[in-house]
Order: sequence, then structure tokens, then C-alpha cells
Amino acid sequence: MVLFNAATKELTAKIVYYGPGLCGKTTNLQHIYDSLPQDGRGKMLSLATQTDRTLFFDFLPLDMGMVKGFKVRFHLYTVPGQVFYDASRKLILRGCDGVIFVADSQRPRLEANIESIANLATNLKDNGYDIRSIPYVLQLNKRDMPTAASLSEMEELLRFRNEPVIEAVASKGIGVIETLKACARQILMELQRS
Ligand SMILES: Nc1nc2c(ncn2[C@@H]2O[C@H](COP(=O)(O)OP(=O)(O)OP(=O)(O)O)[C@@H](O)[C@H]2O)c(=O)[nH]1
Ligand SMILES: [Mg+2]
Repeated sequence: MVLFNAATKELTAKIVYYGPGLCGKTTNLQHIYDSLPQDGRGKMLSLATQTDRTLFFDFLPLDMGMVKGFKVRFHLYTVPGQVFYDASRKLILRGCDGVIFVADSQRPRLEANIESIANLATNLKDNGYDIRSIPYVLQLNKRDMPTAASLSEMEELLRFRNEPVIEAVASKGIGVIETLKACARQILMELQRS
């Protein structure tokens, strides 16, 4: 649900990075944060364990400039990927306008990706959304790993609608901005329709 403020002509949309533990969600946000000009960028908020696993969420506010006379802002969130933080994941999805699914390309993690998409579908449904119609992007991360599955195999396993698929190496910043743009584009298109 995009938040409109007609008085101040501001529009805020929420994008959630979802995916299994250690797939690279926080790394995506960190790269975006690092690419922003130092003056004027907002603060990135991370609630992590001592071993850098996301405990509750990461949050990064992004100013996107003016679109059709509106000041557009994106709020980026990551969920904690570890299986037992499901209640947090469900809560973080509340009020989201788009989801970026970060898949881990490593072969031993393929099953974890499938489980995480199933978990996303359930949690979206419980929040009143449909995974088949919400703005959605599939990022195939960790393409640099020696055990990475092929693009076609991953698409066959994980792609369930006509969603954009972006190959990434988030730790090197490859594909990160492209992924965000693909999601932003869908949200803005949806807005124009409504
Ligand atoms: N080789 C490689 N390593 C990556 C890539 N992306 C992230 N990593 C590494 O993978 C590890 C986990 O990354 P995070 O971003 O913390 O993973 P996460 O999805 O936020 O994990 P949770 O918070 O536990 O859900 C870190 O050591 C990253 O540096 C990538 O594309 N290639
Ligand atoms: Mg994290």
C-alpha cells in the first residue's frame, strides 16, 4: 500500500528483500547504501547478531527524486532469513508494495530457496497479498560461486510468473541496482494504473 501525502505531495513505497539465510539480502542493502552520495543520504539501520545475521530487519530510506510532481521515497527492508524468525518476516511484509526475492545460486542451497518462496507465499497471503500479482523480482545472487547452478536450472526451479530475473554478485555490487530498478519500475507502473 503506497502511502500518499496529498498535502506535501509525497509518496512512499515499501520494498522487502526476502530469501533464505545468508543469501545476500543485507549485502544488497549495504551496497545501495555505499553507492549513495555521503551528504544527504539517510541512515541505514541494521539489527544484527554478533555474527552479522539479521536479527529483525535492515532498513534503508531512499530518496528517488520527483516523479510526476510527487516526491518519491522508497523504504527498503530485509527480513531475517533464518527459519525460526518467521514471525518477524510476516510482520515486516505488512504494508509492502513490492518484493525482491534474493536466491542463493549455490547448488546446496536450492532447496532452501524453494522453501523460502513457499514461506513468502504463505506470509504474503496471511497479510492479504497474492504472490502472483504483487510487484516482484527474482534476483539470482552468488553467481560467482563455483557450485552455482545454471541460469536455466534456477529459472525452472524458482520462476513461477513472468517476473524479471537478474543475475547478481551482491558482494561485488553486480546486479544490485538493476534489481532495485526492476522492482521500482513495477511499483511505479502499478501506481500509474491506479
Ligand atoms: N561469494 C559471494 N558472497 C556473497 C554474495 N552476496 C553476499 N555474500 C556473502 O554472503 C554472506 C551472507 O550475506 P548477508 O547479506 O549477510 O546474508 P543475509 O541474506 O542478509 O542473511 P540473513 O540476515 O541471515 O538472512 C556474507 O558473508 C556476504 O559477504 C555473492 O554474490 N557472492
Ligand atoms: Mg541479513
